[in-house]
Amino acid sequence: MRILHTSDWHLGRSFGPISLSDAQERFCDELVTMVSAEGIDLVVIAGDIYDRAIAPTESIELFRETIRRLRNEGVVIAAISGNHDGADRVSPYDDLLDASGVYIRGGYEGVGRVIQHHFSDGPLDLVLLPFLDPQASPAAFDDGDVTHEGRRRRTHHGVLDTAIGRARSSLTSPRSLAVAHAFVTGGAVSDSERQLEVGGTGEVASNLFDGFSYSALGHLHRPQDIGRSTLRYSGTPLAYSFSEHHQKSVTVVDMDATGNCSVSTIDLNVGRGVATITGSIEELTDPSRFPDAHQCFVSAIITDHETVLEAKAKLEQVYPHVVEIRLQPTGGPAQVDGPQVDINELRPIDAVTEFWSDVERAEPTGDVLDILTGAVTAAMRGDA
Ligand SMILES: [Mn+2]
Repeated sequence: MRILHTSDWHLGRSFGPISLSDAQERFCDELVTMVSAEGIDLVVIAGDIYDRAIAPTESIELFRETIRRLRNEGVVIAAISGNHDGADRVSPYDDLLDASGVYIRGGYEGVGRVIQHHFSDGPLDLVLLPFLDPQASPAAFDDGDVTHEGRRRRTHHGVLDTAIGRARSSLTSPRSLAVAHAFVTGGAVSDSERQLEVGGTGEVASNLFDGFSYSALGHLHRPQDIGRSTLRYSGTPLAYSFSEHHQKSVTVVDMDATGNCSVSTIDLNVGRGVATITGSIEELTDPSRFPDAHQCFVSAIITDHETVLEAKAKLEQVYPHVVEIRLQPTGGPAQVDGPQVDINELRPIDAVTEFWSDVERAEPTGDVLDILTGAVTAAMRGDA
């Protein structure tokens, strides 16, 4: 059988102020095409279907239509909620949908129960492990760890261990698939993942997944193996932060009837790339300087010491999708020296001109002084 493993769609997410709904729709279209072209039997979505616990209606509609189109291609679907999802909102009809070939699970309800599905080449034991919030765990999930205040200490590792332990003892097929949303020790993080546990890293040990033919992981946004090709993060379909300049993909697993796997990837190019560019405004706005960044979401770091007026408009001439602009003058920010002055003792115009002089390392010119005076006067009148 062929399994397509994907995760972290984050439907409804934007990149900075820019909506990603078009790119997310293109991904869903591409997924439906791919599933039929590649002869996929089972699509696995390992959590963070939506970006927010209360997902926008358009995102819910996009997910439902995508599931419907995938079903029309004859594939079985297995999906779990992640830490961004509202578990109950992702799986309100959980086992009621099983008979239609759509297995969706969220939260603690029924976790650790093995679902056996018969494919044309034999049965598969499916273990769906949605993100389990340790703070919300039922008493049965206590891992026996007690803090010195006498309270039960629940960790993500503890609750997941309990859930997987229940499942492991009920596996009966020659092959099995675990689907989990977790931070497995050894994984490489990006800037767009939200920490799984308050006051801890929420890491779980990789040996929790020993014994499964393949473990489809969600949560980390970079595609990666954890020690072996059968314990793997598929990563997100799109870049969701400037730290994600790697190639995005989905993972395809060819699994034989005994559970032996051959794992490959299919590249995705539906989303806009990301680029961080650094230089003076003159360098940054030279179109020949960073040609690969022109169509990317751009984070621009401007190194000029002098004030750059209308930086965003200038950058947009070359990079229409500039999202973030940071000022990082070479040599670091101007140092404040001299005696400390109580700001309340200064006249507002003096405070502003001193600040100007500190940042610019020069006295304001007459023109600048006029602008500053005008601004301060307007602010004091309450115009600003
Ligand atoms: Mn995620």
